[in-house]
Amino acid sequence: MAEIGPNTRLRVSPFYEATIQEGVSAFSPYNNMLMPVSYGDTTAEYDRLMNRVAQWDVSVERQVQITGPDAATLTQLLSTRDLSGIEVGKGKYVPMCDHRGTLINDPVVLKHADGTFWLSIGDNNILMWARAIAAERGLNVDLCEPDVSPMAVQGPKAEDVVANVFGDWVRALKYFWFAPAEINGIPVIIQRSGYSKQGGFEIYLKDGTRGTELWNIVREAGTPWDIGPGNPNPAERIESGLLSYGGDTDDATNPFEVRLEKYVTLDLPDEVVGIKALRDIHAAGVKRHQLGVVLDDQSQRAGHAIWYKVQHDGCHVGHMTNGIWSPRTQSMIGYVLVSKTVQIGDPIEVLRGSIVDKGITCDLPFF
Ligand code: THG
Repeated sequence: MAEIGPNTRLRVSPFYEATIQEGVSAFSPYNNMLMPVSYGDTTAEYDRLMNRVAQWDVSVERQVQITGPDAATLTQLLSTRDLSGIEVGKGKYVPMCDHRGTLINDPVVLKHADGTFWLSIGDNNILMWARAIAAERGLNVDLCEPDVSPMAVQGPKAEDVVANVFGDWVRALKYFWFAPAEINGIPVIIQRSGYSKQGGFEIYLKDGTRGTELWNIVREAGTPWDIGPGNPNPAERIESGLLSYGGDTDDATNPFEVRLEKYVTLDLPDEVVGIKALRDIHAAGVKRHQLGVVLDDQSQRAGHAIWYKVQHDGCHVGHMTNGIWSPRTQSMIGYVLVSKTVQIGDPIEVLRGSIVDKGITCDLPFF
């Protein structure tokens, strides 16, 4: 059995020891770190998220910190969504594009102060990107990756658990709002957010030496609600229609193709990276779109790691970008990124090696 382990290029999460203790059984590389992706019991992990509460090591959601007199300017130049109205203490989900209008990330942007922002990023090197743009535009900013590591607490009982640790004030936090807090002297930021549609919070640990301690405090406080470990859950997120940048997108995907149009503000100034290209793409009309698919296949297979080719009327029309057994629909579901010639309700064929899976496309989200 070959091994892959933490080294200087594969950075260690502050919650690593705790997740080992919890029995983590699989990791996936993400932002040069290891993200736990299973604790060995898919059914229990899904059930916990849907009906109780789960605790996730999502420290791979790294923060790019932008400070200085031009911090707001740079943050907007990198974001294809209008941030002029963002308030201190609030986060926003934001598509980031390159000059071609191709999606390069979809972070949550947190505004800490007029001159301080965090980009809570997906799997791509945005620190390097932001530094390059800042330098080319001659902006007065400082950029770094601070010692910050999010832990998510997700599920219908997440609020009870987080309130049990930090106090009832957290119940008043609105979606994507955040506030600083402390427990046993451990500094954190608490936000009502997280990569699921089951509700919950993310606790951004601000001292990487105290990960195990924080993990165990939350775990202990969650015992009355039967808390247990989990991770961004592929079945739930696909049922809920959440996008995985890099998983469901390729090097030519624009935000319109993957249902992010409502987060793009086309009349932003021309200086915003990618906005001119997005106007052109929008005017010309996109060629592909992301749809759901329900397969006939009843095999209850786990998720797939590659993009399978998709055919419609005998022609190649795109790819199935993810797929998983859905406990709620009791079928294999997933997303396809296909030509606009394929519409909702159309039959398609997914080529999985020598196997052909028949399916019907549908609107997203599934729930
Ligand atoms: N939380 C934080 N950082 C993150 C993620 C997160 N960084 C990496 C990755 N996830 C970024 N991608 C997403 C994708 C979806 C959402 C958040 C981050 C999300 N979307 C909701 C939706 O699509 O329904 C809400 C969007 C909205 O309406 O504003 O939450 O999960 N800290």
